[in-house]
Amino acid sequence: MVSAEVLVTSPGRNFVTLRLRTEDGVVGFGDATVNGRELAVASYLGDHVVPLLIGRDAHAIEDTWQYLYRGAYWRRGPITMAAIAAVDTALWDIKAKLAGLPLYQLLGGRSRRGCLAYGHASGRDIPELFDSIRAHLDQGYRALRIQTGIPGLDSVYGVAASANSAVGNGGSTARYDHEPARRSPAPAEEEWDTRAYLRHAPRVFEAVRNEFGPELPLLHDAHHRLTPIQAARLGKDLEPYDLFWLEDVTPAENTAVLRRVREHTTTPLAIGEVFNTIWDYRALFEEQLIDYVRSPVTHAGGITALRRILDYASVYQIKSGVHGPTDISPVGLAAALHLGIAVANFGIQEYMKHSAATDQVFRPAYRFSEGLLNPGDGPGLGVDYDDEAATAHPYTPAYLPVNRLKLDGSLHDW
Ligand code: KDG
Ligand code: MG
Repeated sequence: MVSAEVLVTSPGRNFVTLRLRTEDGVVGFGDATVNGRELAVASYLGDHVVPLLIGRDAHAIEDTWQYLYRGAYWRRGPITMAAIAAVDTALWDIKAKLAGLPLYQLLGGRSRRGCLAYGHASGRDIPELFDSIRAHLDQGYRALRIQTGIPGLDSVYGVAASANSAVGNGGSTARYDHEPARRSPAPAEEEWDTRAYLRHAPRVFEAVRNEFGPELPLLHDAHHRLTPIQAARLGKDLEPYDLFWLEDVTPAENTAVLRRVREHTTTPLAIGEVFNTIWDYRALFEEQLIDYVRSPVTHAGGITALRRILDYASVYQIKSGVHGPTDISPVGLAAALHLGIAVANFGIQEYMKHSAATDQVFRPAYRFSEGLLNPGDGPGLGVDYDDEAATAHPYTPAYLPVNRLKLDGSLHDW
């Protein structure tokens, strides 16, 4: 490599991108965005990784991965692994461009017509949720995540402020584009009430099944907020509504608790969007405690590392369900699609749709059609970086909210 640049831009939300360039002028991109901690990874890359890359062979993807992971002494963690992911993804992009092939061809070629995508349907109440579901179905979605407001709580994470703004790239300020990482110097504080949530969630899914029938795959994200026994109860209560998955039921640190959840429910479980290495999954795979892997390329250490995780998962009939909110940049999403189109154990891909401003900066080649995402057939990843468009959007601090219990104001799990 002759140059490595760390690019920070904020077209609606913050992104950190690595651009590598070879001596022949071939350019590769990697996503290193860690929502709410963007400048930490920009510094890790700029101060500690970029100097190591200059002069290295761009073809040596595996050796570079091992060098940055094993060689660093301080292994793992979201910042380190996002930095490694960006280097790894950019090197795959370069290799595919040099080969003149779309990246998925280097990963084994196409295994399916496209990657089944799920969208985010949400509403403050059930009528608003139904409008959002209908709007998504009109756009071609064939699987939907369902989140609603909870009676007694003013706002709930993952619920768009207005149903009509929850779809598409309309310029509404209420659009659910910021996945509410708000632009402010400190996180917003929201209220939470687990008992109200546990009472309400089954009613929502019952209403959705009654209105939309048994076929539509439905997903739900509990955002790490439950204790093991509460999670077991929710899984059990949702069984009649045949969920595609129930996501992040408990905080991610203590994965052993999923044994307890699994003992009580046959609702499929997905976890891993805040994991960062294959080691986080080891017991979950070997004891068959989950059904879907949520890691994105961006936070798992790149295409090399996520491929390894998914191959390991395939031994246990566990499939991919790659994280794809708008804080995974178009570079990270494109990488997921090249991997998803190729691996045997693809399950589903999350797709929130970036804003028009984001797409103007990254100019992604991937397309959504009839519920499927396709990465495009040009050489490499199929993303670009428009420096002029990026410069118009300087970094602005933005944070995900924190939760306090409505009962007494104590801080609750995410
Ligand atoms: O950065 C965190 C968000 O991307 C995350 O909260 C979104 O849970 C999420 C999901 O499943 O997309
Ligand atoms: Mg999630």
